[in-house]
Order: sequence, then structure tokens, then C-alpha cells
Amino acid sequence: MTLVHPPLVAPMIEGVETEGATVASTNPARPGEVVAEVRLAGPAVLVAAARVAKVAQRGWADVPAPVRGTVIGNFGRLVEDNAETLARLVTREVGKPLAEARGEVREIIDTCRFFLGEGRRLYGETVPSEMPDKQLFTFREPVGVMMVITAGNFPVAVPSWYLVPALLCGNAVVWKPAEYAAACARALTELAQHAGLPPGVLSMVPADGPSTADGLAQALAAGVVDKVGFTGSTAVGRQIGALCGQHLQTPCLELGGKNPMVVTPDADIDLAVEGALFGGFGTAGQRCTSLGTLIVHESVYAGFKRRFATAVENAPIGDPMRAVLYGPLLDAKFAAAYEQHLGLIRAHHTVFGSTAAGLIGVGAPRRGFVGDLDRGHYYHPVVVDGLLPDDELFREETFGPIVGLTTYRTLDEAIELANLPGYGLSSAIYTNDPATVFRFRRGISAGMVSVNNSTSGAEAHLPFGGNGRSGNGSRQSGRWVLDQVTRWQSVNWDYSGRLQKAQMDTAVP
Ligand code: UN1
Repeated sequence: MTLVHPPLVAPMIEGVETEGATVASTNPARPGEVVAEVRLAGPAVLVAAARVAKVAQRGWADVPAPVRGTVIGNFGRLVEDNAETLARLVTREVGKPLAEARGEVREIIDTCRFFLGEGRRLYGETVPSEMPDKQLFTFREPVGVMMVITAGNFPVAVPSWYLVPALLCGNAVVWKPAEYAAACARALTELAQHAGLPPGVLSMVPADGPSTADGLAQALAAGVVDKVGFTGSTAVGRQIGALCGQHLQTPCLELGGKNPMVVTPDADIDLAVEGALFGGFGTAGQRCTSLGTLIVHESVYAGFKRRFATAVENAPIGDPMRAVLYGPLLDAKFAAAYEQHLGLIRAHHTVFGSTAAGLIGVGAPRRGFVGDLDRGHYYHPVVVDGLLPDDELFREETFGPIVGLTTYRTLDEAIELANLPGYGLSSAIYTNDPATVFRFRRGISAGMVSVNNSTSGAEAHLPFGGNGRSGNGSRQSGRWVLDQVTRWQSVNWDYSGRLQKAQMDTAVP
């Protein structure tokens, strides 16, 4: 099949017609350009989608796992056939550079390839019994209906981390994408549905925040959602966690980060500068794994700062269809929130990296801007020096092109500073000393640690997730995500012909 891009994106639910108000999803590089009109669903539509999913899931779970794996393989091939169209749509709708958008599409294909094989594994275990003529087993069972709520900074790859393993394991999915990335969501859903999913197994329902909260609450109360997967802000994650908790559910929460990078005295400084540039400013700093604060040893601080300033000043910024470090912010809402974070810069901070902090084109120009401004949400790269642990900028995620800089004396002090904001998603250390690596790894609260590499850009088959304000300890990706999308069932099978009582008839001395 070939992807077509319709002007209207409406909820895609088998047998459910929807009507209602639409909002425009626009190109953040040219806000006047509408990528799609998006019909937003109310709470009742979300509940209807979950009810449809509940029925469809039973049949899908009966399909043998290797056959479900074949469908996932088809999905990956369809994405591959349409990779360039999908990547261009990602760039157009959310403004990330085309090279990154291509990488994002690659990540879906890799995820499909990984889970295609999992259809032939999905192992349970045989476990010895403490009694004779008795055998114990474990089976992985699908959770049921999963409601997946995702952000727009990774409009197709991050959703695929939920969709692919959930579907492979026999779940049905209701996916609520970000409104401003709904055209991407529609394209991905169409490819998945064409891969051979039975009707109703995957629905895509754009909705705003209040309708989503209301719809989710109703669906949980009605017993038609069994698991929630959410990638987004810590604040919304807390609300979802509380809501799920009332129904004794544990959601999979992938939240924000204030990701630290430590640069030690023996580090390769050029490598560290390169990693900091990509980590801090790649995707305009709008990854949950983006670099928040650089913690640089005082002995190498001056040299690092000089080279980092030069790299940031010369970084190409502009039209995301061209070869740039970053393009515009995701949409007007994100731009407004980021401007508030710029307001956290205090008198005791020094700012470098650009001639101004704020919107490019308003006030100071950006030397070497690539392409036309076109009123796009383009922001200067900002480095804020002299951060103090009490500064809000030190503690809060900013989700934009701003990086903090501070110094340390001992490794213990660096680890303490790195852990201070209370997030715990990604982290990085640049060093050539193995003992420093292991001490850092043990001391850091982050779920992910990079050594001589950036905080962002995790590979798609390693556990992905965070602790503290970054999530509830759930992990996605690779085989570890199976614990999110399945539940263990244990079976004890007695073929002795009598009632053997565990603990009471046990012969273990
Ligand atoms: C996110 O920003 O929600 O590790 C995910 C990375 C990407 C995923 C980021 N592969 O930076």
C-alpha cells in the first residue's frame, strides 16, 4: 500500500462514526500552513473505542503468537516501504530535522523486527514442584485493552514502543496521540491496520487533555481499559498514576527528565562538547532524554566552556528539511511554555551560546540561520552559566534549547548535583577512567547511563525508562517491555491422583 495524506484526520475506530469540532495541526516551521484538520473526540468516543477493543481483543489473543508476529513483520515492511513519506510528514508536522525523522522511522522498523521474532519466543517456564507427580508452569497472558497516550516529540517511534509489543502479545490498543501530531498518528495507524490486524484491535483517537482524562476515567470505571501507557510530562503522569491507582492499576509512565552530563578531568573534551551539543540542542532540546545540566570539573571548566560556546554559536539552526542541528519548537503551546522557562534566567547567571535568549528574528538575528524564518517557532540556543542548586533552572525540565552549566570538585559532589532535581531518566559521563564509570553508574539515580556518549539517542532494544520524577520504574523496549504488556499466569498441575497440600505435605526438611 502507499500512504496518502488526507486533509482531515478523524478518530479511526471500527464501526464508530464521529462528528465534532476540528483543530488545525500546523507546520511549526510555517505556522500558517495547515498539515491537517484534526477532529477531536469527546470522552464518550474514547470509551466507545475501548469497548470495541474489549470485544476485538478476545479474538486477537486467540491468534497464535507466531502468526501475530507475522502481522508485526508486515507492519515493519509497510513502514519501510513508506519510510520517506512518513519521515517527511514527521518533519512537516512536528519540525524535527529530516535526518532525525528518518531515524525515528528506522526505530519503528527495528522495533517491528525485534518483536516479529518474539512471537516465536514469548517464553514461559517449567518450574519444579516441591511435591512428587506435580509440575509447575508460567505463561505470559495479554493484559487486555491498553490505552496508549503519547506526546508529539516522537510522534511515531515512541508510540511504536507501546503498539508493537502490546499487539504482538495479543492486546488491543486505543491510541490517543498528541493533537498537533495527529497526521503522523493517522499514517502509522493506517499502516498497522493494513498489516493484517483484525478490525477493532487498534483504534486511534485524537482528543484534548480534559476529554482524555474524562474518557480514561470512565473507561477505567467501566472496566474496558486494563493498562495505560503514557509518555509525557511529569505533571500529567502524576494525574494518570493517581487515576489508575484508584482502579488498582499500574500504568507504564515515561515522563520528563533533567538529564545531567558530567565531564571529568580526564575526559576527551572535544567528544564531550559534541555530545553536549547533540544532547542539549538536538530536537531543539525537546526529548525527554535531552541534556539539562552540564556538570564540569573545575580543572577543565574554562577550556570546555570556550569550546562549547564556539560549537553552540556556530550550530546550524533553521529549516528542518535542511541539514540543521535543530528546527522550530513543536508548536505554539510548547513555544509559550519554553518562553516561561527563559524567564527563569536570573541576574546571577551568565548566558552564552547565542546573542540573545528567545525567538529568532525578534530582536537579535541569528548568524547563519538556514532557510526562511516564516514566523516559525525558532529559538536561539542558550547556555546558562553559574547555576546554583536552588535555581529553578537547575531543578526543572525546560523542554527547549537551553542547557545549564555548573562545576564540581569531587565525583561524589558531581553525583549529588546530578541526582538533585529528583528526576532519573538519562545521564551521561565523559571519562576514560573505568573506576569513575563504575562509581558514577552506582551512584546515579537514572535508569539510563551513557559513557562517552550523549544523554539522548538510546538504542531501541535496551530497557528505556526512569525513576523518581521520570516515571514509576516501568521500562519499555527490548524484552523488558513484555512485563508491561503481559501478566504472568502460574499453573500448578498435580497428576498424583491425590490432594497434595503445599507446605503441609511437603517433604522438604
Ligand atoms: C522521548 O523523548 O520521549 O533516547 C524519547 C532517545 C530517543 C527516545 C526519546 N531514542 O533520545
